[in-house]
Amino acid sequence: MSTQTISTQPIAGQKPGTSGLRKKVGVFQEPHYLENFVQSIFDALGDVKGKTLALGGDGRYHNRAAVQVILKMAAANGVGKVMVGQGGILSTPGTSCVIRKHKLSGGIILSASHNPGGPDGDFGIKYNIDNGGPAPEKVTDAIYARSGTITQYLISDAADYDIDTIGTGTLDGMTVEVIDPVADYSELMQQLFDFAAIKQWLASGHRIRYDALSAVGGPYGKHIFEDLLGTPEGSVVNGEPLEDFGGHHPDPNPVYATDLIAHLDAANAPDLGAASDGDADRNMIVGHKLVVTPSDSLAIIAAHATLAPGYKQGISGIARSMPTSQAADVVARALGVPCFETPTGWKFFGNLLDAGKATLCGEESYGTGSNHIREKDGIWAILYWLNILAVTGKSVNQIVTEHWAKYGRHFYSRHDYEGVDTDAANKLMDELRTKLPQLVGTQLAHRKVKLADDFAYHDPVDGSTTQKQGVRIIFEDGARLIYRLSGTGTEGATLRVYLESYEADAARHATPTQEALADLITTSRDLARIAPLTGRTEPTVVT
Ligand code: G16
Repeated sequence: MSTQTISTQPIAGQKPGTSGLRKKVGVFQEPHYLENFVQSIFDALGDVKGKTLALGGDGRYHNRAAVQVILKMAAANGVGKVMVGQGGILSTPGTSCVIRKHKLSGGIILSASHNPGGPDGDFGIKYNIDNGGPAPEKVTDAIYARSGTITQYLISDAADYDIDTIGTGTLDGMTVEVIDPVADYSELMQQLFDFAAIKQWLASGHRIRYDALSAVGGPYGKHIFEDLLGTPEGSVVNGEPLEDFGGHHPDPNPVYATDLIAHLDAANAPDLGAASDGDADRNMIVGHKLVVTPSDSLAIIAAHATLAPGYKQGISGIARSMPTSQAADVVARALGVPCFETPTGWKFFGNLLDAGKATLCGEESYGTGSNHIREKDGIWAILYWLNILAVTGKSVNQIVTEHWAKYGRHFYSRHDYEGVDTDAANKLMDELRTKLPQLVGTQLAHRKVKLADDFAYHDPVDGSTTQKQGVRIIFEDGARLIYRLSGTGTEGATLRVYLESYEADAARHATPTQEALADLITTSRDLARIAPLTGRTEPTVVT
């Protein structure tokens, strides 16, 4: 066995997006593509010699092959030890948990998250730092810069390592420990939530349906819900991680998780429906004929936070991404804690969590989490809801409608225009930005514009500033219209339009969402000239 030094040259476009580098599988399979990026990570980190890293992924197509390449490159670069999930499996929250618990230097996660998998699907890779969270922009910028100057990478010519057998061994001088992907994570969950109360609630006849969408959440859900909490077999569906996610689009939203929605719409519906995404960091919570918006879920968890043992001391603050609705802000005000508004991307929560300024975080894109790790966490969110249901004895629908009655309802919807021509999308955003100064004080959608800007974030912990994080138009009555381009797509551009309006009157809380937002929807299309510029008269996905 020996280290091979392979000559290479920079490959254009290796710039990490909202969450790591995501491309079509075929791109990752091109010669040197994965290797260049992995070497760029090692080079950007500086000295990885003797360090310990975590490694795993969501099990999608190319996961196992990529794990072998990374193990051999880690060995050649002098990494001391890699803790790899059995079979190459580790959820994103699971990896964050392993990094924190074992005080590792960081970890490499192989996932394109909610993007479809399989040979024609997407693949992705991201680096998490020693706090367990996504690498901050200064690190991803350094990785990208390195990918533009790289001339060689190092790789061991050792044989493939057996990643299916739990235990410790060596690969070309580097220690490899194959770990149970679920063990550390499930131990942490048992510290945070009232498993006894949930178990009793389930034993008294309540039922759940957790749809893992044939992605990495399956083994976690099976162990936690079925083995530890005693839900009957079959409560976890699509529980085997498959390389193509069994053809499922692994995005837990009402548009893609249709089977779950149908079960929760049925007359004999389970008491809670839930789903998670490819790497199990996103979640969707469903009641009877009711999908809880992620923004409401964050607010509701915050309002009930102290019901879970791990949070009984209360929360220090809440953080939400800018496009997420202001439902959490209202709860934060009532609790007397701050609510921080960050750009889209979980990495922006890291500093607030590390500094103890926020305990709970959430994003409209079906992401909820807390300071227990440094990633959003699908199973955690489901357990929080189970804990709330078990302790209050109320149904999902009751919890939601009572919450609206107390705090008011933030009607909320996201309209995605996917696969739009990139130049057209950039032109649309540029045009909008030029219009902003003239909008303040004008009437739009029967409302007066109070503020119109391109969101800039000033990190209160490290003082850094991040510009151009989304065009927002805020009205005097608190309604908002937000536009941004997705940073996770792999084909053309995806324009996201976020729509929100507040309704205090409980008599109007049952209005269908799209109806409540109708005037904002029309305005969103006219103002940004969506049809003339993109040729699209309707969004591709509405959630
Ligand atoms: C990633 C990020 C999230 C972000 C989401 C959507 O989620 O981790 O913080 O909200 O992308 O980003 P965009 O609107 O730019 O597509 P995931 O689950 O894909 O890792």
